[in-house]
Amino acid sequence: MARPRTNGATRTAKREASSVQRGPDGATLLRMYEAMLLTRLIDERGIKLQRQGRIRFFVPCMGQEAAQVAYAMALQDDDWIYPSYRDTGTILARGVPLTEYLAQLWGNGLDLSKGRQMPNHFAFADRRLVSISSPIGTQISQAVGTAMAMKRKGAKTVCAVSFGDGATSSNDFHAGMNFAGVYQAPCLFVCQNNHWAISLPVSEQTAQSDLASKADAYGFEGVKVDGNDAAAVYQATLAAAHRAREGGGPTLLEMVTYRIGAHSSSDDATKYRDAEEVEDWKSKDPIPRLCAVLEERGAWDAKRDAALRERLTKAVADAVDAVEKAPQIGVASMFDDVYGRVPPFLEEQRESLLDEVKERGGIGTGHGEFPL
Ligand SMILES: Cc1ncc(C[n+]2csc(CCOP(=O)(O)OP(=O)(O)O)c2C)c(N)n1
Ligand SMILES: [Mg+2]
Repeated sequence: MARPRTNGATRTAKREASSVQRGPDGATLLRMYEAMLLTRLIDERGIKLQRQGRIRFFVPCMGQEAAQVAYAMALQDDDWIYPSYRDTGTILARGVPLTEYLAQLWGNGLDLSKGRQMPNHFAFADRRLVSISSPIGTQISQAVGTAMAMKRKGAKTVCAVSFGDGATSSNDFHAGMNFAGVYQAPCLFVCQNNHWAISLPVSEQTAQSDLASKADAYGFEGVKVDGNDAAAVYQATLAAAHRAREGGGPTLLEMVTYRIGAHSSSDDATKYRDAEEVEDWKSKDPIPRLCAVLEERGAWDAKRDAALRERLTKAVADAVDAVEKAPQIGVASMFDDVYGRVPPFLEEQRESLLDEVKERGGIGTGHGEFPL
């Protein structure tokens, strides 16, 4: 007779099941608040650094902190996440050190990706955060593949993939959702509906304004969540993850939120958006909202808030200083890490590149132009 499973995964599932009913406890709410605040501070600093010409490109996530931090915190460390380019909150909630996050924006010697990706296209393998895909939606089918691999291995882990409202119009959204539905992949489709795909409002993106209902077409559950309510995001994610771990298949989670900032540092959102709409959403800011919840519970006050802000602001400033001082990555490093033994024709190219760099007196800094 088969022995009952008593491994860690089963214990986690039991814990998860009871928290699904209770909702996040005070300590979890506080952890989420801290990560959301840190995300906001990084966001504000990131835009300034780009405007000062110290980094080349930045993608803000202001307004979406709850939709990012809370889903990431509801997952286990050994679950996989395919984030989108706007997922700063997800990355920080996963515990990526500030210096590792920032170094990717400089692409210098501290950057784990060795300057080989576009800025803001992070990858943190040790945190199970997969390299960000620039072509919209392509991470969705990749994530379903990872979820299927877990299922075939019998692992009790899930794979979450994050994308925007615009990505629901991509081929990969439909291919990934269909495949996950048919094969019951343990995949969480986290759609951050921030109402805009650059300058295109969601109403012009799709004739179905209820994005969660798109899951119906693929035979699994779609859940619409108030994406500015951290506790609601946490709980919905926990419930979906629990179901996926128990073999119940995928869930589409539509986090209804708003992009308060521009699409990226290359974009001027005032050209296509009404100021009133932005102001209206600013009044639904997820950070003061969670702060108010904590205060109501007697777990927070203005003094503690000021102290936390001061500590985090200093941590961001220190990390910026440390990363900015790091040396540039050597240009010849582009020949590393592909071949175990570099073939002779590449050795030759490397030598000729180094000769040219010497002749020119350096590699220059490029034009600094970035796409959207
Ligand atoms: C296949 C593809 N088409 C177009 C683009 C250009 N592009 C970059 S971001 C973006 C908008 C995506 O909007 P959404 O999915 O809502 O995500 P958000 O930026 O709002 O987080 C577009 C069209 C791209 N990166 N890939
Ligand atoms: Mg969007």
